[in-house]
Amino acid sequence: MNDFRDADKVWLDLDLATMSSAAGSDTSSGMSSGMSANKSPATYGMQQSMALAVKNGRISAIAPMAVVDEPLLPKASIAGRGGWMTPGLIDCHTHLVFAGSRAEEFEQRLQGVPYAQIAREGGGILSTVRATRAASEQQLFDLAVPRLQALMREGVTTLEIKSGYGLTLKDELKMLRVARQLGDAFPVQVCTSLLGAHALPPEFSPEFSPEFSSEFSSELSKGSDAYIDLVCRQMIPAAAEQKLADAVDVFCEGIGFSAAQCERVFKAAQNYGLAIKGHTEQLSDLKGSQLAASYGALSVDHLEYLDASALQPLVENGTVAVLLPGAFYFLRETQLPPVQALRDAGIPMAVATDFNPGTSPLASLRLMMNMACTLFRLTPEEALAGVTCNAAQALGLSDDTGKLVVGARADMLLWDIQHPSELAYQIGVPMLKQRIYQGDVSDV
Ligand code: DI6
Ligand code: FE
Repeated sequence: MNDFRDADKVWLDLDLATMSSAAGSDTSSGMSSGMSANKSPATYGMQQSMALAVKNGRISAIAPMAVVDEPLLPKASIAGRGGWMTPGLIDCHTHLVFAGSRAEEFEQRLQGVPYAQIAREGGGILSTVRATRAASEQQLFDLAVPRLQALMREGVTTLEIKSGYGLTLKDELKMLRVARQLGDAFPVQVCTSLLGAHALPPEFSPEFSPEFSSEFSSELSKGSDAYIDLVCRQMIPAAAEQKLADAVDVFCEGIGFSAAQCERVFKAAQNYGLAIKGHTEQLSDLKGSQLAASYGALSVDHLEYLDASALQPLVENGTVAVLLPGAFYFLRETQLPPVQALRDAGIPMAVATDFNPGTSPLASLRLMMNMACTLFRLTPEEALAGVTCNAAQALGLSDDTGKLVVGARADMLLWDIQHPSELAYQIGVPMLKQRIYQGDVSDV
């Protein structure tokens, strides 16, 4: 019991959803455990009537209440009062840093103006690029704060933030610096991804209009291969050297970049020791997921058009399938990601907000859990695994966070619920009692 006596803090009388052997988590899902084809009974890695100790920001002990000697506990013991504790939530795919709003575009689209026309008139993703380029680092930081706080108030303790609205060396690095600063300024862990290959910047496009900016006349319509050169030869080296990016991401799509171009980006990322992620098979099947997996991608994301019969590279490389129901909903997509095939293959599924101004202006990971169940038919347990242990794996943080196990970061949430299935069920009613970040408690 020394682990408890020497602890910095102890929580008593808890029910734990540890997620350490939950259905859909990497340790128990699919073929490897022989529970392949069907949804297995929900367990959430449950341990009831437990005590949990924290020391130096990490979980130092977990034991049944019955064996904990209460008089010997440190003063800083906290009654869990029978509440449920889960790992902190992890949003493993966001575009949280950007300037401008696309609300008018939303209104225009509802009035029947086609997206292509909006884009031709300077709207769409390029309007976000223009606003983001024009914004200072401080402005981008200030704009991102309320979005980050919304996620944190719901229980997010780790999130990933992508660049991708700068599309010049200077502006991509600016976005990544802001992402890093957010992680320094708030009690939340931030992982960053360089998404230089998000869209072809206007100055590289054949339809370049000099009104966009005269600054770029030298780039004039050099085309998408020349832009990929810039990503590989300048952005990736600079982001790696300045330690601004943990991973490199691409948009492998007809309206993004080809598989061959993405492969060049993956090779450059590998050369600089950066992890790989991909926006793949969102709108069409370019086999980007298999390509990314063959380069050891941590995750492939979106996946509505993923070929259910070609999942082997994902299995072999331990690549996580990140589902983004917010973008599916907001774009009113109808093609569903191959969830049953992913489940059958034992591929870990994560769920994230994809928070961005164009296709998912929805800063609620709990809402995404609900949508993953209603729209994609995940079980509530799979949805919780999708925002905890599997999201951690999608960020390469499996050993560090996403589960309530001894040694993990003490990023934890105490909920006023009767059962963990409620986390994917009821939206809008506050249920979070405590958000605990590296052992420090903030009452919510
Ligand atoms: N897929 C998306 O849904 C977003 N980016 C991407 O690669 C769209 C981003 C935007 O419209 O601003
Ligand atoms: Fe995205």
